[in-house]
Amino acid sequence: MHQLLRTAALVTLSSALLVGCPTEGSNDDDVADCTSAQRPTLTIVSPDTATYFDADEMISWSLTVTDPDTPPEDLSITLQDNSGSQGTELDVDVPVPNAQGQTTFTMPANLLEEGQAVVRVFVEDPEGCSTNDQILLCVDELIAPCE
Ligand SMILES: [Ca+2]
Repeated sequence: MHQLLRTAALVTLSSALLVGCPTEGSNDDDVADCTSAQRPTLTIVSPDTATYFDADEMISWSLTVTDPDTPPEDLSITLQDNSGSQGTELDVDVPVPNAQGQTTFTMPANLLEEGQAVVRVFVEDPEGCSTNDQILLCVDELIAPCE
C-alpha cells in the first residue's frame, strides 16, 4: 500500500512536470516540498519577451522578487542563457531587491550569442526553495517573434 502511494505520487509529479511548460508570469517550483509560504516569487517586469537588441546595446532588466519567509538579501538571483543544450550562467550582478521586491540592473546584450537567446532567471532561498521564469530575446538578428 505504501509502495502504491509512492508510485501515485511519482506519477502525479511527472505529469505536473510534463504540463509545466513555461508561460509568461508562471512560477515553476523546482522543489516539491516547498510551500507557497516558503517559496520565492519572481516577475520579469522588463524587458518584454521577444524584444530585439543591437549587440552594442545595454539590456535594462527590472524584476520583482519576493519571499514570504526570507529576507531579500538572502536570496540568490542568477541569470542563465538557456539557448544551448546546457544553460550558461551569465556574469551579471543582481542588486538586492528593495522593500517592494524591485531590483533593476543592466547587462550588455553581447553577453548573449547573436540570434535568439532564451534567458532564464532563477531565484533560490537558502532552504533550496526556488522559482524561475524565462524570456526570449533577439540580439543583432531580427528573427520572429522579435520585432
Ligand atoms: Ca523562503
